[in-house]
Amino acid sequence: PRRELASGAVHVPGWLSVERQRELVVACRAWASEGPGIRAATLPSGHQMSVRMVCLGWHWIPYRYSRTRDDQDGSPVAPFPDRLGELGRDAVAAAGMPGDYRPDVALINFYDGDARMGQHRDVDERTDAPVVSLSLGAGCVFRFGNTENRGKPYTDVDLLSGDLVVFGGPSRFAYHGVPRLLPDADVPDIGLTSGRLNITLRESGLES
Ligand code: MD3
Ligand code: FE
Repeated sequence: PRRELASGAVHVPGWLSVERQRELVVACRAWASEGPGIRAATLPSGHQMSVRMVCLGWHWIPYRYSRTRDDQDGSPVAPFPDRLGELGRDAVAAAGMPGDYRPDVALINFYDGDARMGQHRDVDERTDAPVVSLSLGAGCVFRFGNTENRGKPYTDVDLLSGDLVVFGGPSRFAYHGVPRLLPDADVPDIGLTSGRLNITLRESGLES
C-alpha cells in the first residue's frame, strides 16, 4: 500500500522486508566504522548536530558536498555502492514515479537518545531528482512542511522500521525534519538494539 503525503511525496510503509532491513543494518555498521568513522557534523553556527552521519559517494558538510572528508581526516569519501543504486531505482518504481533514477550519494543518519533534526530544506544537490528515504530501527515523528517557511502548515507522520518515502516533484524542496524518536518498543529484531538509522539516496548533479 502506498500513500501520498503531498504531491510528489509517497510513503510506502513496511516496504523493506525484515531480511532486507537486517542486511542494511549490517552494511550501515560497516560503512560507519570504515576510515575516520561516523561523525556529528558542525554547523556554521558552531553547534554540533545531534544526528551522526556517514556519507557514501559524496561527503556532505553543512552546506556543501565534497569528494573528501574535509571535516575529518581529509580522506576520500567511500564509493557509492552499485546495490544502493539498484535499491534506489526499485524504491522510486515502488513509489510509482517515472524516469530513470541514478543516485550517486547516500547519507546515513544515526539517531539515538534525544537526537533530532530541525526543519530544513535539502538544497545542496544540483538536480531536482527525487530523494529516497529508508528508515530502520526505532520509529520517529517525521514533520513534513511546506516550501515557504519552517513553520505551519506541516503534517506529522510516524516513520517506522522498513518504511520508504520518496520525495519528488513539488515535494522535493519542502521543509522537513525529525522532532523526536518514538520509543524503542515494538521494533522488529533487525540487529539494531537502540536508535534509528535513516538512509537517504540522492542524485548530486555534481561532476566526476
Ligand atoms: C523531503 N533526513 O538527511 S528523511 C536528511 O530521517 C533528512 O534522517 C531525515 O532530512 C531523517 O536531509 C528525514 C526524509 C526526507 C529526506 C530528504 C528529503 C525528506 C525529504 C528531501 C527533500 C524533501
Ligand atoms: Fe533533509
